[in-house]
Formats: sequence, structure tokens, C-alpha cells
Amino acid sequence: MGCIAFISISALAQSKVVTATIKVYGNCIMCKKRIETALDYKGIKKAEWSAKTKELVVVYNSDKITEKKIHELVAAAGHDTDQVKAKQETYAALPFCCLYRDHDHSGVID
Ligand SMILES: [Cu+2]
Repeated sequence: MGCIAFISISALAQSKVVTATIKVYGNCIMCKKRIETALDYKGIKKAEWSAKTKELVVVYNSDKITEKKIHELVAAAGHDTDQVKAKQETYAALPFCCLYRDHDHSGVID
């Protein structure tokens, strides 16, 4: 009985935590650091981006932040998502190796 009660309480506590997979464009390990650092933000528990798959897995509390805001944070760091594009001037300020719109390093570095 004790165990069952514990499980239902913990499920309730986690009901606002959402895991989303978002397509984010980038090239390399520097992009990864930039994207993940941009998501060191209130309400976001975990953010992990793969240079190989271009997929960002983000775990967040939907009471504190929206998925749209997450897209905006990524775009503000210079990276396009499938929903929000980075401003050209922000993109252009990225280091050469990170200019994913101009060249793609898919599969070269994970
Ligand atoms: Cu990069």
C-alpha cells in the first residue's frame, strides 16, 4: 500500500514536466554548447542537442516556460528551429564553423 501511494504522489508532482524534441540547426560542438547554454533558463530542467541528428531534447516545466519561448531562446542564440528563425545579424555573428545555413557538417562531429 505504502508503495502505491508513493508512486501516485510522485506522478502528480511530475505532471507539469514535459519532454519535447525540437529540430534545431547547427554544426558542431560549439553550436551544442551555445544552444544548451542558451537554455540554461528558468523552468528548463535539461537540454541536450545532437549535432548529428539536429535534435534538441528539452525537459521543462510547462508552468514556468512555454515551448514557444524555448524556440525563441534558441533563435536568439543564433540557431534556427523548425518554428523560429534566428535573425540574420545574429546568425552572421557566429564563428565560421557554426554557419550551418552556408555549410553543413552533418555526421562529421557529434
Ligand atoms: Cu558550431
